[in-house]
Amino acid sequence: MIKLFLCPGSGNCLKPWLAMSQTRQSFEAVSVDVLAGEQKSPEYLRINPLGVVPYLITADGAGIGESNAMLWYLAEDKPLMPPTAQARAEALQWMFFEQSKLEPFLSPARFFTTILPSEKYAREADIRNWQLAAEPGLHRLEAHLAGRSFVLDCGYSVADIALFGYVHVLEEAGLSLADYPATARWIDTVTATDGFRPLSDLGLSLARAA
Ligand SMILES: N[C@@H](CCC(=O)N[C@@H](CS)C(=O)NCC(=O)O)C(=O)O
Repeated sequence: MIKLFLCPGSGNCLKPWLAMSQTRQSFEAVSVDVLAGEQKSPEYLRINPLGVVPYLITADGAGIGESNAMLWYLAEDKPLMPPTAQARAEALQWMFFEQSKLEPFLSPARFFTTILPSEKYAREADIRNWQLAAEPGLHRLEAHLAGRSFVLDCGYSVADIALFGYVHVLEEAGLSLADYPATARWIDTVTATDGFRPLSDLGLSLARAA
């Protein structure tokens, strides 16, 4: 069975969780307490030397890092995988865009605004810089989503899940969805897709990594 190491509340961890839920793949979820630094423990570093979550171990025992690489693996032969070479290339384009233009800014802005708010005032200038850095990417996505249901013409895909990870919680990063109406509509559409489950459904009845 697939094993997924993850922590609650993470947009990157939501991605493989959602892909497995929506493609009905069973898996064992293992909780890693990132706030307590468990991802840097010797036990966890033996599993994933990069010391981050999510991390996926396939049924054959191979390890896969990077949330979007996991999406690609999990979507193989499933409807989430775009059907043509052109559409697959477009999906990868948006998945690289997510990791370079959105996630590096939305994730820390959200972390210090919502996940660890005790740091919010000390990190005020950083948070503002991350918010400003995220805006061009969010405007680019907003322009693309205007008049569309999903990121790709072929329908709901791995590209939507990759972008959804942090874009759907942009207000937790101190930004406003009112500035991105097409994106807000797309978030509602993704949330209504078959088998959608928030990461909070995972609950706390998880195995521990270390
Ligand atoms: N690009 C990686 C990012 C992985 C990552 O930075 N994960 C965060 C949680 S969302 C983490 O483990 N942070 C703890 C740390 O860096 O020590 C992915 O998409 O999987």
